[in-house]
Amino acid sequence: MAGIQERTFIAIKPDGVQRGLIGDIIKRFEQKGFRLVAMKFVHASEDLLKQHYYELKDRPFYPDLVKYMNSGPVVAMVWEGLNIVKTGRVMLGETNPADSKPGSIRGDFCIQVGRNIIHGSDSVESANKEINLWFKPEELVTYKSCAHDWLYE
Ligand code: DAT
Ligand code: MG
Repeated sequence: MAGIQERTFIAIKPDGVQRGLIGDIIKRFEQKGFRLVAMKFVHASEDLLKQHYYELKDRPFYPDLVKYMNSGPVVAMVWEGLNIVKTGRVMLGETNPADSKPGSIRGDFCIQVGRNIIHGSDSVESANKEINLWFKPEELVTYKSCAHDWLYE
């Protein structure tokens, strides 16, 4: 089926890690039925984070954003599934947790925009860019999920 191999880059930010939310966040993507393609636990360098948020470099909050993201380890992941970029963003909620509905990750687990616990790619194009930035091709794992035929008709 077209589109089921779409991928997105998801990262649990340092506050999500420190607050013990790794399991809760991963669980949402797992229970939805998406396939985990790659995962690493890493204290990202300032250089990597500056590249990751390059498009925001002129925004007033950019220095604080890079500092926050560099303040501790993150869980970087690639997930795959039908329309995952768009659906992933819905699962995250709005950029500002105050505007995020209950039931979304940001709506359920955090309060302020500068501590919004999770990143998710906003388009297929940026997903591909971010996946290439954070992972080597050989770190992306190929396998067939045993649930595949029960998720897709
Ligand atoms: P998102 O993470 O929802 O894709 P974004 O790409 O516009 O949002 O911004 C990246 C991060 O920067 C966001 O998760 C939190 C921070 N940020 C965005 N807008 C902000 C603002 N107005 N004030 C403070 N931090 C902000
Ligand atoms: Mg973004």
